Amino acid sequence: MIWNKSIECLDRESMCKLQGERLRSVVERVYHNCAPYRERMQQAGVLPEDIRTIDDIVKLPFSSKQDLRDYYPWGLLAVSRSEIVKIHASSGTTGKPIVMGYTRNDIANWAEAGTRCYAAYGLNKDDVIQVSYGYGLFTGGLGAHDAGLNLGATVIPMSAGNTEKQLLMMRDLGSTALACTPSYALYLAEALEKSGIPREELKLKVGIFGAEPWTEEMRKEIQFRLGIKAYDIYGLTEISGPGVGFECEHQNGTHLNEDLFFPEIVDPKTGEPLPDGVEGELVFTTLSKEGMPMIRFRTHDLTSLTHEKCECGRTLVRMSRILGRTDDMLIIRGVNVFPSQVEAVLCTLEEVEPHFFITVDRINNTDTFDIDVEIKEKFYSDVMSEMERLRKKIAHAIQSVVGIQPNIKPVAPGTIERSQGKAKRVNDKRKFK
Ligand code: DLL
Repeated sequence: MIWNKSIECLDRESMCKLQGERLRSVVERVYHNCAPYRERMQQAGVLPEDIRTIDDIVKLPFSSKQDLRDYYPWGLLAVSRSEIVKIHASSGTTGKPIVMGYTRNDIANWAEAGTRCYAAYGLNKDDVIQVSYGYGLFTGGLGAHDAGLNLGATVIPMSAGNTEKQLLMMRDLGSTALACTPSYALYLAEALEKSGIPREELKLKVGIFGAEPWTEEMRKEIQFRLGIKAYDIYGLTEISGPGVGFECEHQNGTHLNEDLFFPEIVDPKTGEPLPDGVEGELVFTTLSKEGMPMIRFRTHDLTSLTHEKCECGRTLVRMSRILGRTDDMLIIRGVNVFPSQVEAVLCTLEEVEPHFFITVDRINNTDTFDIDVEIKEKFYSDVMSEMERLRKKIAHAIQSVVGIQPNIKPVAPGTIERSQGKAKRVNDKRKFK
């Protein structure tokens, strides 16, 4: 079902007009209410009146995570603090957290965005949505929650963790949709297999998965193990949270709610805009946000866009699957490697579980590339030659995709720590040398 047909199926000309109007308004607001934006625009020699259509967006300077840290916590507020009704934060890996403030309208618009996603997944008020993203400062839990309420569905605010209880509630309350990270979905699938609860006792049909990169192969794995249809949901704290983008039933890219969040693709090195179909860094401008609007925010996510009309009837622009973030990309012996590529390969090998951990180091001036890979129970063996054969097979399969050969360490089933939120899959020891 299309939740908001008048927007989701809007013709391109009208969408551009709407985006242009909203851009003018947000630029006016940040220029007058937010000193850092004003100063940056002045440095770039741009005034609000220079922004007339959405195409003028390229005249505006970029913003980044660093700006949010530099002006922590309230330096980028565009309204008075008392208009802020809720905050969320993302911890990041270093330094100060990034705190985002939302007004009442911001929360309503975010819920609208999320509800469009749920409707596209075929959910409605009769559904029971188990929200197993973490609640709290992370946007996942409360974001997925508010979208469910707005849809009129029954929401179970489980949060992440307590896996046994998750399965119990799933069965007893008849959850029809599960919202969590793909890695936690895999963990829940595993726990279900061990629990003895027959899958037929569950009513689960839809997965609402995001917050971390995941591959087509991982989708197949989860769908097979949970007997559901798994959909992508995309979002980020700085722009609002889950619901910035979603897949429709055709699963041919992730539609972006571009009336609220305007996307661009730029060259990650030069910042120059790139055309449809070319992969680059995703940049967002929030078109309706009141509390902390973001202008040309550099996400570090790598993807491409297409404006071709989708079979579902929506005209909303689509982005391709996110391979990873520029800052997740490992450069090993000069070769670019994304953990998601390793995941994709492992999902295709019948002997292994898609649980792995990459360790990269530099020893005697050479990069090392080690991967712990979990072997399935029935293939795990004490026979050295058997494990050696498997080790070689996995290493070759990965090399054929990423271009360099890893050193594979086969580990026993259940050895690698399971994730309840975003999976941590890499230890790059070179960073500390
Ligand atoms: O992860 C918001 C979210 C929660 C999205 C629940 C979807 C579901 P952050 O913690 O700020 O916010 O992390 C944002 O996570 O820039 C991407 O790198 C990554 N990410 C989010 N969704 C996807 C996705 C939330 N569907 C960062 N596919 C983003 C790939 C994703 N990566």
